[in-house]
Amino acid sequence: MAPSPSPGPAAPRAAPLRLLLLLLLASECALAALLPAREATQFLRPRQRRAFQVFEEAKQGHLERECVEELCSREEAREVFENDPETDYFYPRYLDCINKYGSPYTKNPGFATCVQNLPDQCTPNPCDKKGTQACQDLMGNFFCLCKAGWGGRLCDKDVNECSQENGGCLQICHNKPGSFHCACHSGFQLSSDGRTCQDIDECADSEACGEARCKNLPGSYSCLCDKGFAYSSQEKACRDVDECLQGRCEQVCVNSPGSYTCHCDGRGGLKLSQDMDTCEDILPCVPFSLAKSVKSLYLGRMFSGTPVIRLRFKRLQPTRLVAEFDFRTFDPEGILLFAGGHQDSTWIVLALRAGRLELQLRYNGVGRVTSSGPVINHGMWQTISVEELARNLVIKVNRDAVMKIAVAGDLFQPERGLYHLNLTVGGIPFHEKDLVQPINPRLDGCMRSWNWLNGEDTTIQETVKANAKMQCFSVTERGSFYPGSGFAFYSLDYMRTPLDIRTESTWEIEVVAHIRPAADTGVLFALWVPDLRAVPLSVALVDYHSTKKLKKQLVVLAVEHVALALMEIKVCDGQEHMVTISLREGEATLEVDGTRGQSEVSAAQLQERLAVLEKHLQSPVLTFAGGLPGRCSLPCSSWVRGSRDAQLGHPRSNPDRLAFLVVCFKRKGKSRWVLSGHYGASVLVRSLAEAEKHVRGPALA
Ligand SMILES: *[C@@H]1O[C@H](CO)[C@@H](O)[C@H](O)[C@H]1NC(C)=O
Ligand SMILES: [Ca+2]
Ligand SMILES: [Ca+2]
Ligand SMILES: [Ca+2]
Repeated sequence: MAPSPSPGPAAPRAAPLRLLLLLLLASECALAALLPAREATQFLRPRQRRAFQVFEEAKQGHLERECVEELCSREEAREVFENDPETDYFYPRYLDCINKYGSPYTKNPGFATCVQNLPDQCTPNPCDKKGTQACQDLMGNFFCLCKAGWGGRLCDKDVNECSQENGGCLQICHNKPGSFHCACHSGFQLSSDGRTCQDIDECADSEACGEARCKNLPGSYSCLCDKGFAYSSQEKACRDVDECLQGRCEQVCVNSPGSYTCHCDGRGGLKLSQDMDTCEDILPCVPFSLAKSVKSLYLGRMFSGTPVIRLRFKRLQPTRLVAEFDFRTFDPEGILLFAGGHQDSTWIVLALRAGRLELQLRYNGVGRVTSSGPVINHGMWQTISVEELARNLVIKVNRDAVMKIAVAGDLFQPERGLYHLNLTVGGIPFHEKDLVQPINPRLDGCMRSWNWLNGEDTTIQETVKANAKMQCFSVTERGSFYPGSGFAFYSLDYMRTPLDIRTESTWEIEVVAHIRPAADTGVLFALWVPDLRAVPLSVALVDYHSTKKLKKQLVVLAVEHVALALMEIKVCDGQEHMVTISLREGEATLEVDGTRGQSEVSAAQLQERLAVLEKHLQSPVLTFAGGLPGRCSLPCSSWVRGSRDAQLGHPRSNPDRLAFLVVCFKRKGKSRWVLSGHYGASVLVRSLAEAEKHVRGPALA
């Protein structure tokens, strides 16, 4: 129903009401200052309303008299309410009450209630129950005063506190019907103010990282392991990183706890480069003349001392032996040639012992040995001839007869109408023990311009020409040449047998190596335990000091993988250097050219290392010079000084590239082995299998 204008005077009552309104406004302003903005606007909106209580007391009686007890006109109603909006609201509804319950004069009790409720718009309460603090009756209207967190005309709409400044929350704001709350990201907890968040110190729990180190971080934490280890969250422990699975090494990779080592194929001409992962070429730093002479014959090729040439002569007529050849060696001992028949019949052997010629002969089962003439293992060419005369054998050196031996018989043996003679060079056709006087048959020497029985000898020349291994180096020097693909090895015993039962057995190792290296890495000397594949002792050239991160040429003395001593060396100056090591109980020294190397271990570590070495010496060890056999496994690859990532390089997998090595092995007392006086491509063993076939080693009795 449309409100109608209310007639009648209103002025006389206006003054006290205006005063009241001012008072109310004052109190509202005070309240507004205390309320959050949204609640204040709600409250301040209906400024023109009349006080509910005032109406209750003053006007209810008026309404009762004018419109309940009597029928009131619109003007009379206007006088009751004193304003148009309320009158406009009231009057049509008043007429509805009359329509429904009859006129006031019918005294229907329903009519009185119907009319009495009309001025109060809060009965029944139109506001939402849960969101409303109070309903306020207005002039023909109502106002729902909302509780905090609620809004809308009926206070039924949730206020999304999070939409403004995140609800005052530092991290997460959760809106809820009628309210909200703050929350934090994982790793943080809500502070007591309910709004800010603070980091949780996970490390306060000693179990957080298990055995690893715990580091607290804002909002999280991390478990830290030493370098080379990674944290496993399942196990709560530090586990070794297998760097080999990451393909760190260019060639062979060996993983170790906290670290790894890379290895390069030393015999393939590679060594580890400075980054310790990749491989680089081993470049010879000293030029060596490796040219071979096609017209020479190398006598030391066969390790066992079996002949390098076998010839059989058959003659219709009785014939005498005539042989001449040029010969050169540094080797003091070995066999030049054999001529004759079966081992128990008639033959001669021309050999070298202590650098002089020795002739062993057996005629009809009777053996003899003679030695005479100058020392000839000086490395110079000389012409040697053997001539069988009617009653003598004549040996000449550079045309001078050095032996003339009376014999009764012929070297050519008659058999089925022919005269036979076997001739072998560089060895004998039977076992050494069947010689008159045993000798180490292998002769590290060279022959050229040979002439056997004045015959033309094109077949031997052709064979030698086609086979470089049968040839000698054009240029030779004293010592043994290790071209980077081989090594020498010996079966030596370093334990000293106690003379009397009360003394404990002792040990001693002394090595004097005269070296002229052709490259800056390689093994000079090493002891090897085949069963354990361990390297109890080594002396090696390395080109890198990893703990000091320094490119340096060093000689390193090590027991297993721990370096005991270091010494700088000018590897590539082309000069001969003397490397001496001496180890015995309580002592280990390394000297290069007479200068003692610096110790790399404490006194306690030294004792511990020497104990390890001594333990190895109780079992069979092999002594290697110039390299090590096989592919290197862990202990022979890296020089690790105690701590697990301090590497010094791994010379043992870059072995052998040494030139002209003369090694002197000395045991306590008088025993002394000397490997020297060799030349040519001596003592090359390419594999362990090959090495084991010749356990005695070359040129060492
Ligand atoms: C020569 O050596 C061969 C085997 O190499 C042997 O069969 C033959 O009997 C030997 N001849 C003489 C005369 O000893
Ligand atoms: Ca809310
Ligand atoms: Ca934290
Ligand atoms: Ca590792």
